[in-house]
Amino acid sequence: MHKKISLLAGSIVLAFSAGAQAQTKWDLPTAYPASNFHVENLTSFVKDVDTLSEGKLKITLHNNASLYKAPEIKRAVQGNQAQIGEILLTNFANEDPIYELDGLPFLATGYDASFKLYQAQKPFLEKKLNAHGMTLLYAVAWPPQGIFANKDIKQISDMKGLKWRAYSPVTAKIAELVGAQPVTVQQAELAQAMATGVIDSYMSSASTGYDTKTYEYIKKFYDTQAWLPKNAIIVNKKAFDALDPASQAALKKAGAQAEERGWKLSQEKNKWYQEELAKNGMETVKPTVELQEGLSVIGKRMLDDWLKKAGADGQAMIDTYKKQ
Ligand code: PCA
Repeated sequence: MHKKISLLAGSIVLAFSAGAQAQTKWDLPTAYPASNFHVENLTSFVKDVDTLSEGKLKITLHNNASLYKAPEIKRAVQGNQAQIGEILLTNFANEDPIYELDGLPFLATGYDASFKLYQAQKPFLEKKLNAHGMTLLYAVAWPPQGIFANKDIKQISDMKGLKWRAYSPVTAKIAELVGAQPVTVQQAELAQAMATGVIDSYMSSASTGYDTKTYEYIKKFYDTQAWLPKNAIIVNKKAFDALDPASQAALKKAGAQAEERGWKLSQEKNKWYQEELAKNGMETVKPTVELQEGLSVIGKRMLDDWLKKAGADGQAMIDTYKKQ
């Protein structure tokens, strides 16, 4: 009897230590808050990874830039301080033109076009990330970008002098081209920038308008549907290679599911976000033809500049996108 008990106790200890050895813990920083659809999607992704890996891969999600600020996340994943992270691709436009593509105005303006652009961009994006020791797990588009401002904007010249919040090199460039004053502020600090009057306008999605309670400061959303930038989930390659094959497969499967769910969620929740903005006193304004034309001229100019920077790879991406 005594022997039996000790054997049993021994096997429990064994099972425990084997389990503990096999478990891997990863950190996943994102710059967006729990209310955000990307983060909602990430929450499901983390659960799916846990289930599919049978508890072997535990990912801790750190939201709202609590672990790293938006522009720091890519480097953190590259250096394996975080094994997986969420980045806004266009934030890194100054590192390489590949990151800028889906941030260009009026190249791809709806979800279908945006998904096609992603397919054309993807092999190049993967190659670039691989060269820096990372892999692309999945990417999901933000809802279409419009202009938040109190001012009446009928044409781009009306944007002159606006104190314009930029979140990327492209959004700063737009400000320059229309004569607004760009201030780069990431979403986690946006509410404060509005409250303190540092900025009085910006271009982004209804999703960010909702997350940051923009309706408390700004009353109009010009629905220009100018582009749909993407967030990408990137993984440190060494961390990935160190996983057992079953956990690698679990991660990939959960990633593929998250990509599909994320694109749907973005679209569905965009309607809901717009309703919430309206409920809170924000007017969605259909832009005038003049405003759309003015912005699309800027878009063409930026695409020309981009093609010069992006060379043969850039041309290949645009050709593939246009052929689809
Ligand atoms: N929201 C993010 C980027 C794109 C978007 O829709 C932001 O404003 O920071």
